[in-house]
Amino acid sequence: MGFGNPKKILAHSPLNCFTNGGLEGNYSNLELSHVLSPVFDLRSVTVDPLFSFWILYQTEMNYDGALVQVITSRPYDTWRTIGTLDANWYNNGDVSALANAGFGGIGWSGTINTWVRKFTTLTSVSGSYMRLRVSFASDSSDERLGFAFDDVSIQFQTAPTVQPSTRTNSGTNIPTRSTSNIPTTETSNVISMATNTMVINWFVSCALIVLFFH
Ligand SMILES: [Ca+2]
Ligand SMILES: [Ca+2]
Repeated sequence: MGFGNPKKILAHSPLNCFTNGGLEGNYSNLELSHVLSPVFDLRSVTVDPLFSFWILYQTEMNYDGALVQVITSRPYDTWRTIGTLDANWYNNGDVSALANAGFGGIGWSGTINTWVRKFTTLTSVSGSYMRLRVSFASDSSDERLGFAFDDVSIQFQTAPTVQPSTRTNSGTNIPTRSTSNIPTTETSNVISMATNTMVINWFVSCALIVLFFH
């Protein structure tokens, strides 16, 4: 996978995006390639952040595909696949080249004709360092244009704060079982969650991106 201004597609935010197979051609047979993110320091983060990016792909359905993985500084952590098979994330539960690469079988595989935004929670990453990678794998025949992504963002959330409820009693404040002491007004606990978004521009951090081609 590499970064640039492809001729085969229009980047989601032109001019540049990440894609594999080069800027003009198809990917290779038996390809196993990654885009590796910078290291993020999430030691002071208490709530797992949300990840989103825009993707566009044309791969051999059920055979070639891509996925996102993460590794943290937690003890004994290894690269693990982020997200599940659902409408907001992966579209395919049985991608043979991803399975053969040891990544399990879920990922994106097949063809879509327009950029779509995908998002998921980066589970079990808060409180540690984190590194992400977008990985692509293909089998031994039938190459297509490949997998492209653009406009990565990671949205951090603060911990939920519970505000005290407001309650007004009628009559005496001495609790009794009289129905007259039932609170007349009560607001339920309000949980507010402030959010702020940090847009990770992997292009700016390009010098830190390590590309592996196997
Ligand atoms: Ca772009
Ligand atoms: Ca193939």
